[in-house]
Amino acid sequence: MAKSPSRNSSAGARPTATGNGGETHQQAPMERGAKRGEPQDTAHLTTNHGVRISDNQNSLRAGSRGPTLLEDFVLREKIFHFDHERIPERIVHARGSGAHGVFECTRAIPELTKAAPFQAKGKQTEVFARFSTVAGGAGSVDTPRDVRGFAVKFYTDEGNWDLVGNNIPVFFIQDAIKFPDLIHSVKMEADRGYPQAASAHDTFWDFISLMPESMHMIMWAMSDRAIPRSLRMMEGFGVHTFRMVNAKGEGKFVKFHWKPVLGMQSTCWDEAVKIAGADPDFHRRDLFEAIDSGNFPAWDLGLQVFDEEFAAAQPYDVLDATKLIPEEVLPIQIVGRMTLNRNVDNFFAETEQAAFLPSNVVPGIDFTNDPLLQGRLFSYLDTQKSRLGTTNFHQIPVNAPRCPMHNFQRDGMMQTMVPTGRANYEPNSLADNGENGGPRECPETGFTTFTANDERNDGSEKLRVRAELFADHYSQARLFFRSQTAPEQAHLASAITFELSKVALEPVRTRLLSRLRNVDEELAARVAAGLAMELPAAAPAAAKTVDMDASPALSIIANAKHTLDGRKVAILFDEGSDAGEISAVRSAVEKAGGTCFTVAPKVGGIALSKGTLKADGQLAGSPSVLFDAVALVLTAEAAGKLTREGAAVQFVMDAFGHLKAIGASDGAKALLDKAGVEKDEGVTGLGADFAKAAAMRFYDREPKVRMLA
Ligand code: HDD
Repeated sequence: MAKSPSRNSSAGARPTATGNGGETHQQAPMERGAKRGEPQDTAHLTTNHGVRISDNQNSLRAGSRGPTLLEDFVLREKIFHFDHERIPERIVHARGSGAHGVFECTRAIPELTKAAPFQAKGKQTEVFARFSTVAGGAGSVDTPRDVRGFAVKFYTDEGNWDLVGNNIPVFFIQDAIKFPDLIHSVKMEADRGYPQAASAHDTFWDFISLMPESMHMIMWAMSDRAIPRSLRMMEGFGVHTFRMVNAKGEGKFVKFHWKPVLGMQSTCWDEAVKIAGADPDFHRRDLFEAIDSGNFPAWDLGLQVFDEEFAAAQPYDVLDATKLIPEEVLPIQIVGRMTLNRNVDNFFAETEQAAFLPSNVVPGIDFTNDPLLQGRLFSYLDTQKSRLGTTNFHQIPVNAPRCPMHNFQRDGMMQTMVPTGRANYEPNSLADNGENGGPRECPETGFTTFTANDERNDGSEKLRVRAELFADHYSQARLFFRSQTAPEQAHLASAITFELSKVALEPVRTRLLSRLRNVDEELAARVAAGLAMELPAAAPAAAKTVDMDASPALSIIANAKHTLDGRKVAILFDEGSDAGEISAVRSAVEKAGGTCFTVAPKVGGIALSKGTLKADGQLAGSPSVLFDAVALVLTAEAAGKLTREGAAVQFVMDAFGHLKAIGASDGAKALLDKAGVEKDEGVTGLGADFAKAAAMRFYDREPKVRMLA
């Protein structure tokens, strides 16, 4: 992870689009008014039309107690603009957080693709990334159980390439025609308008129980992947099989993977629920603060590359988005690193107005016949018109290409380009008369579609069907479940049990259990037991379920990176706490790459053994769910007092229950006892062993603190 004191530099933020036809120019509104970073004439408040405002406190009235006058253009304009501030939120992925950054190629791959970002080692391409939840509205919380969107816009030298993926490598459905049904079912129920940002309700599970193809994705969505600790600690996936095409026109299949440099980490379910109350912006704040402090999050981009022969040899169809290719079968090659190094200057202008389109590909990247991908190619372009209100959404700075763009598309709502000359059609012969005839197509370097069809596609008839291999809905769901560690399997079983417990329609629960039997008998039995229900007969399966070799790469716990990098440790202190112990904990944590946050019953300053210390946060507003580990630096007297403070007891009890390291001074014992903390590897003193323990979660402790399915 790169560290640098720099923040919010304005490098490369604005589009360099040079036109829309022959001679054109674009002057962004930001430049006309307040220029980014160096505001012009900020001393004077003006109307949108540049007229200086003399009084921003009182509207114009006929006499001091009379009616307000229609003539008051200052008032009218201000209220008019305010009334129209909101735009429709995204129908899915409405809640998201974005940042700017750079993608650096670490291995040139011209033999695979002619795409500009991959032509030379060290080549840098500007990017904008947005992470999101799926089901909740724009104002919902950051930590529900949900899939996370992972969308990256590469502003390449040859146009924008958007890799619009998720933190899960497969999807619920195989064909885009089912997307509206899926989303309707998971969103708040149509008649009652709840639940918000939650899949634990009747309509979602009703739909899922009737769609066996969703079973693999359900395993992921019910796993710890769906409750990430931080946006910086999740993997990302392009999901579909794409094509890469080299300069000779040769194509290979490819799957895209993002691997977080900080490693993967998740929360406990109980923790995620409590974070939602303690800090609804937990992920957004974490991303913003990390970038703001120079701890730039980074991900390596990896590829799984294969050809038709490999594809034909797999027991599943690589065009089926409910299937993955295990890393153990086809290793991932790392080709670059994305580093997010600049927060947005304005959330609405950039993050909210960012428009990602899977149809944005550049020469060297192409689509495949995946029927889910094909449907997406239409949907995203279409949705931008209804969300951003105009076909000219590509002119909004965050969406505009950084390379020149020229064409003859003209006019439309909110046109900000100013084309000059007469050339707005092609072919034209205006250049023969000495006029600017505008741009021409470029057969040599322009985007050409990869023409070879998959040889397994006969392509002759129009059919509303799915390919035969799409029928196996359970083998990979089983693969995922069996590739998890024991604690992760328990979390998964508990999550399904919890979700189904919220389903009032009993036949839906029964139907889902009948599907789970095809995934894994033990899983089905555990969920049935958790619900106190009888196991129904297994659902008929359209294809034989095969036992694939487990893929350890699919487990978070087995691959956990024990590090304090990017992690946050709370130090709880009170009157008389040992100043030396506090600074020793702080320096050990910081040396290991973590950050510290001091918590005390009062924030204004507390007398320590030596000197006073102002706390970063007050106890009631800084519960331990917001941190990765806690250190209790307390005198026996303070600990005794805090045993009568619910927030302090809960602080320790939750840290223990959420499997975190607890470092404690000798004096803290009374509080540990009151919180029911039992000694284990994760409960330490305040020495070096604490910093080591703080980099881990202690899953062995879990059976002591909760009953899992
Ligand atoms: Fe989608 C947004 C990811 C299938 C239709 N989708 C959206 C975003 C992400 C994804 C990350 C948010 C982008 C942003 O931050 O602005 N979607 C996926 C993935 C899918 C997928 C990984 C399957 C592999 N999506 C999918 C289908 C359809 C859509 C099949 C429609 C047929 N998705 C949309 C949308 C959204 C969207 C309605 C809402 C806002 C937007 O596009 O710009 O068009």
